[in-house]
Formats: sequence, C-alpha cells, structure tokens
Amino acid sequence: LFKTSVSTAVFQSGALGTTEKLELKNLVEKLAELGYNGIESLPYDPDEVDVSFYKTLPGGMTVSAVASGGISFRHGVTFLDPAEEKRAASLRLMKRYVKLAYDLNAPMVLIGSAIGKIESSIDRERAIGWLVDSLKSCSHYAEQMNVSLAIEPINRYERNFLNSVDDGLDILRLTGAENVHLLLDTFHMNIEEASIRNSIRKAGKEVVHVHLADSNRWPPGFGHMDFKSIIHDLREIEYAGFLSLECLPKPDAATALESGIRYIGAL
Ligand SMILES: [Mn+2]
Repeated sequence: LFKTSVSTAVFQSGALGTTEKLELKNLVEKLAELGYNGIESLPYDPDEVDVSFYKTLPGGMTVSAVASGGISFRHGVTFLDPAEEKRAASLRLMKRYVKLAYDLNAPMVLIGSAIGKIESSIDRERAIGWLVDSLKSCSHYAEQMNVSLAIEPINRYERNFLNSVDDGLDILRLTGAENVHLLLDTFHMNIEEASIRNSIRKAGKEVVHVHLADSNRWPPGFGHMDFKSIIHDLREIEYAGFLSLECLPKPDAATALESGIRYIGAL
C-alpha cells in the first residue's frame, strides 16, 4: 500500500485557475479524517509558514514534501532568468525552502516551475549550465540537512525544455548529486511520454515523489488514464514514496479529496 498525500495549495488558494478556497486548518482536518498520510505544502513564501502548525498535524500525518512554486508565482524569479541577480535571488529562495523542509521534517523539496523557461535570447547549453549549477549549489546545502531535491519534468505547453523523464534523467546525470532525484507527475507524463510504463521503469530508483492527476487534471478516475497499470509499474520499481494528489478541485473540492483516496485505495 502506498502512502498518500495531497498538494494543498490548489485547495487553499485558487491556484491553477480555480476559485474554491479552503482554510488550511479545515483542509488538514478533512485529510486526516479521510485517511491521508501526509500533506504536501506549497507555501508562497517560506517565511510565512507557521512551523508549529505542521509539527502537530492530526492523524499522525507528516509533510510529504515542500513545493517551491512560490519562487516563480510569488517572487517572479527562476533559475533561468536572463538577469543574473534574479537567478541569484531564486537560488537564495530555494535554499530557504530547503531549510523549511528541514524544519518541517519533510524529506524533500520539489522543484518544478522554479526552474523557469529558456528565454529565446539565451543559448540552450548556457541555460542548462545555469540550471545544473543552481541544482549543485542547492544540493550541497540540502545535503547538510538531509533533505533531497526532486525535479519535475513538466509538459511542453508550460515549459520549453525538461519535459520528459529522459530529459529529467539527463539533468540528473549532468548534476551528479546523490540527493537530486525525480518527481513524476502523471498529468505531464500523459502528454509527454511515449510509454508511461517504459518511462517509469527507466526512471526506476530516481523516482522519489509522484503527483497524481488524471488526463484532464481532474482527480484520478475522472479522466482516461490507466492508473491500475501505473500503480503496478510503481510497485515493480519498488517505489516507496508518497502518491500525492495534485489535481483540480473538480467536480468540487470535497468530491476530489474523497474520491481521490478512495480511488487510489481500490487500485
Ligand atoms: Mn506536479
């Protein structure tokens, strides 16, 4: 049986273009009640987090991961910003997310949108060099706190490189850090991977976190993806991390949360 968690941001703040908002406290109580094992935290600023709240989560829940999307959403900087001072700012922020993960006893920081895009004025090799240097720097810092980093391949409509598992493995090879791994997101995989099965097998031990959403980014079971097969493949690679629901609150938040864990549990 896999551990389950929920990426809370979309349910709290109307992220991903949604409007429904739940108070974090009520949301967390609901997740414990439904039987989730953890919550994935996406604070827009690490300094705004009430650490004590996360230390006493109901139902023995833990923080499955800290997501760093606030670096681009809130602070408007990324690892690939053409301006050097903005790249430096994103790196400083990322280290604060790493420290926050340590403070919350979370095993890892998720790195998705904070990577950014390659601007047309920037040479591709140069940009990848910036990314790899930033990851190396973060990984050294995170190592001292026993925190891992998980980079997320994101589909081509949201990012103009690092879209597939193969792309992610290339970045891991270039980075060469023992605590930098992959986050697989089924919504992005459905768009980018020729074979989800082969990609999961190829990623193997590098998979440290999984985001679950169906083909339409609704909760699993509301689209046309074969989650039975995905779960089978994750068992085969002996994946031991969380299955973290990161989906739109559709048809509504309560139904998404309830059906999410029920559907995963029945697979
Ligand atoms: Mn994701």
